[in-house]
Amino acid sequence: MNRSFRCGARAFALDRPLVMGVLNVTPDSFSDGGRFLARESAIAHARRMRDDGADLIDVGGESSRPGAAPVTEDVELERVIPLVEALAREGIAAAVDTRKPAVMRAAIAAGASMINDIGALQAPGAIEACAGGRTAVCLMHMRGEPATMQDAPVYDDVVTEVKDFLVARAAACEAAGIAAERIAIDPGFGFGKTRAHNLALLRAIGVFAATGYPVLVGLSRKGSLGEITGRAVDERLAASLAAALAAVARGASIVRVHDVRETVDALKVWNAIEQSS
Ligand code: 7PJ
Repeated sequence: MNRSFRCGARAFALDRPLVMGVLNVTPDSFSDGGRFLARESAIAHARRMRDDGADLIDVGGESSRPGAAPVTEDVELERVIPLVEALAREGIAAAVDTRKPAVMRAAIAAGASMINDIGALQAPGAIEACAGGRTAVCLMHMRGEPATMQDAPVYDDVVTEVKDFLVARAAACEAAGIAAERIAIDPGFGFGKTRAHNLALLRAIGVFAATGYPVLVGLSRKGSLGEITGRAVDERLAASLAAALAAVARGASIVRVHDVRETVDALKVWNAIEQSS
């Protein structure tokens, strides 16, 4: 299948998996430990990820780790918008990880190529904020809210429930004027899911890919990988690479990762194998 994914001014052919590098600008971000809080070092980190082969940089100003507290709109705007402006000036494609329509509007005005919403644009005004322009959207499934989402989530059939939700959200976006070729979907690993749910969703990536929307996956350093390997969050590189490759082999189009350089290498090998027949 040779669909294209339009993202801001770019059109990605999807003839190879895309890599989205994570740039957290939260003081309590569990993976970066707040080390990239200072704007200059955040920009330097984005440049490094771009040089390492990232296609997109995902800027997040509100931590969504399990148990995290929400931040105010002003704080999120102040953390995210200057960074998006700086990345746009350098021609780096920025996604903005936000649930707030006001942040979406400001991010789009600042030149963001994608809005990545863990709430799948369900906030009042969110779809409208993203419609009518060239910005792509990533619709992610989450059960519950970050503060409580890991309290014993239950599904009858996790794959069907998550897929049906995402297809309905994508339809709502299309009805509001967001082009299908600007919509990506994401099963939301770790967002109100047990390890068994996450593994069932990963095995079923093909079901999500069959909807025709590019599938974005965020497995990098996540808790389920820690449970499987017994490794702490900064010791999950090998586990994250294995998960990214398994997702791509099942049809994922975009991987959201912390370790861009290593992921790009792993995917280059995978691509070489796939294209050498
Ligand atoms: C995801 C995300 C994900 C998308 C986070 C973390 C938690 N956005 N934002 N998908 N995860 N689309 O990085 O561990 O899985 S924040």
